[in-house]
Amino acid sequence: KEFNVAVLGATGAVGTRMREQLEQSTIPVKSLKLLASSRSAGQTRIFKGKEYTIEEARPESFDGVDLVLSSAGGSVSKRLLPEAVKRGAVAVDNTSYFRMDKHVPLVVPEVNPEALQNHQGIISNPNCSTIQMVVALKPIFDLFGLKQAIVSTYQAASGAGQSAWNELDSEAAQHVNGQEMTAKILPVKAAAKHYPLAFNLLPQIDVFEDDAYTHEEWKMIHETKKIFLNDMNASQLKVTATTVRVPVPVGHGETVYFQVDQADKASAKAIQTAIAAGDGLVLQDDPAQQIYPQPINAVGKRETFVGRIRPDAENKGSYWMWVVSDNLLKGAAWNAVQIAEELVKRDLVHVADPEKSYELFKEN
Ligand code: A2P
Ligand code: 11C
Repeated sequence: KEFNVAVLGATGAVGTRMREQLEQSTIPVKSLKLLASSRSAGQTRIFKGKEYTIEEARPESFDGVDLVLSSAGGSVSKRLLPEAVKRGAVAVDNTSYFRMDKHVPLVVPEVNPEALQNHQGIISNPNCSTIQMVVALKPIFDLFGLKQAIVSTYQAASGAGQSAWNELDSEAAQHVNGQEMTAKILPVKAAAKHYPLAFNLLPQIDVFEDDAYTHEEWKMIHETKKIFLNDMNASQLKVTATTVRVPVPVGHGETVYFQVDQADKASAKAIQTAIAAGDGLVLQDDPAQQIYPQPINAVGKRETFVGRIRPDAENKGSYWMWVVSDNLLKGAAWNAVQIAEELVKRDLVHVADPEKSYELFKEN
């Protein structure tokens, strides 16, 4: 069987990579639609040697479409994905809009592919910083159990989209040329204040919640619980986070401090062995040779890279690790295409009851 595929947000940092990852995937593509805003309609892109014209995304764009890969922002997903599902399409959505809906599986194929089984038309891709952390924690969770994870992130500009990446580049050029840096997008486009990222660190990703955590931190906590335990508020796995934007174009870094359940069974060596054998993981951990993951080396790769694994000498059963991945690939476009491959493999590219799903997901 071949599939009619649409990429929604096809001109964006993630959408561009969704098209490229689809091109390199095992999914048999019968036809392709590239959808974006009216601003980009008429532009062209190449897929498998053939030129495609970008169209403005409308509800009717999804007529006859089997599979949607979506990354055009939460408000676009909210408005258009119910329309896609109503027309019988299955959507893999990279935005946060549907992630916590109980009818929507939140999937990282290395961790919880079985959650796809009962999908009702929309599957969510987790946040980029969550994905790489759960891929790295998965073999540890399986072998030794996990009580707690404490994460600090070092997140690249491209996580906030192509425009934020461009802003970092122009600030760097301004600074080098002795000009004042102009910030209009980061940390959050709609916020009252903007600060330069070049030669700086911004301890704010997304908006602040009432509890003084940012929404990015909230996502890392609750998405991790939903992915591992299918319960966004599960208390048996404690998670807390501090998320920071760093002046790196692509590739998120994270320090993850974690406490295992079975402290007597675990050791740094056993954790290294588990990571080296883990799905989607590459161990880069040799201090004597100065081998450790770096964002610059992760760009363009699908894997998650782990190093600096070491015990906390004063707390038995607790360890540190350093985790790096391409936020636009495993953190977004590749994870979405990998979910689509898994849907094809499991014969799940269909919506059981499109009208019922439309009622579940449509805007209220
Ligand atoms: P466009 O380039 O036409 O604005 P990024 O995450 O890199 O910022 O990209 C966002 C993506 O979402 C782009 O492809 C952008 O298209 C698309 N997009 C933004 N607003 C809309 C909209 N109203 N309808 C469809 N696509 C949209
Ligand atoms: C960032 N992690 O780096 C964010 C972007 O929920 O998919 C991803 C937002 C999301 O800015």
